[in-house]
Amino acid sequence: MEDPNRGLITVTSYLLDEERKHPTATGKLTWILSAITLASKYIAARCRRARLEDVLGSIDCENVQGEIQQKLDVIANETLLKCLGNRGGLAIVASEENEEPIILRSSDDPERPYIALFDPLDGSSNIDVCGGVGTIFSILHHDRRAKPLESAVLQPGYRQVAAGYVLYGPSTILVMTTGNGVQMFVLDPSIGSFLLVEPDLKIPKAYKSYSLNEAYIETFPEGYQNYLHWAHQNGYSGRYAGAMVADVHRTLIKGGVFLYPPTKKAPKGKLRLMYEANPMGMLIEQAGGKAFSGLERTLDIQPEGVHDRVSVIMGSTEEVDHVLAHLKEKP
Ligand code: AHM
Ligand code: MG
Repeated sequence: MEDPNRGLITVTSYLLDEERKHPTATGKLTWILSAITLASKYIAARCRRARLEDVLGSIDCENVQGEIQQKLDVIANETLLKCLGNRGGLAIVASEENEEPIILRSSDDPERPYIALFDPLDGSSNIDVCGGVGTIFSILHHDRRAKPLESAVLQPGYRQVAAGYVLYGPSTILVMTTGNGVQMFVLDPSIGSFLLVEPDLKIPKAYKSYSLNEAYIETFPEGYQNYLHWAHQNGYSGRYAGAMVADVHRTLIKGGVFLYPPTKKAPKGKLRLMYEANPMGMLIEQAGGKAFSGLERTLDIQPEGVHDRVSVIMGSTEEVDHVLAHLKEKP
């Protein structure tokens, strides 16, 4: 139930308020997060006009005028890099779309204490069918002693200082944490601001719903197959949008469990640890849920490479526990 006395709280006013609670805060994190919200407003507007602007499909496409079209995920990537690139506070930016992290400044610049990682347009093939897509981001402290400098990015997820996603669906939703619970904002397009609609969002403890690509069932490890057979016999429903942002958002709001198990094609899992599993895992944990990769807590995994892939089980505590119980079963 919405609190009528809360008034209008924009994401900026929320962040400034949080800053005031920390006397040592420098404002740099707020400045970085505001670059992400700016980029996401631009991306939301482009998504809304995707078919009108003919930016669907592959990058090799030419439009009717014979001009080369940019795919929307390239546009999203460039927009985020442009918005984040000239903000103080950031030392390194890494994107799922770029092979190597981009070093913005020299290693020993104390004025740049943060690293930003992002998946610019998760589930981008959904855009072709007017389905939900989104931007996922993760913010880490920069370790200036790391050698080579790029290796500073390789930190486990529990070290994230902020994480979130923007879902470009029927409305544009920002869900974010700075380590103090999860806040949900909705973009009011008439004033161009993200407004707080759900402070301290909590995931339901249980809900009989699973979200995964069940077509791969024959290639899942046995424990996942057993879990699915158990769920079929116990009144579960299945929901799968095929975009992690949309599927995790539904799981966060309604409860249930989102899974991307290892498959024959992707034996380590398909989703990226640093761009997808870690930020979503932090959000789910901050909302009171659980996030695992196999039997290991996702946020404890030490990455070896910035594009590492992991399997994913995240959602309501009781639902994640049901999956884990089946993974632990001895044949
Ligand atoms: P992307 O970041 O290249 O869009 O790929 C990740 C997407 C996730 O959003 C989604 O959960 C998954 O891939 C869907 O994969 P599949 O088509 O194998 O079910
Ligand atoms: Mg993705």
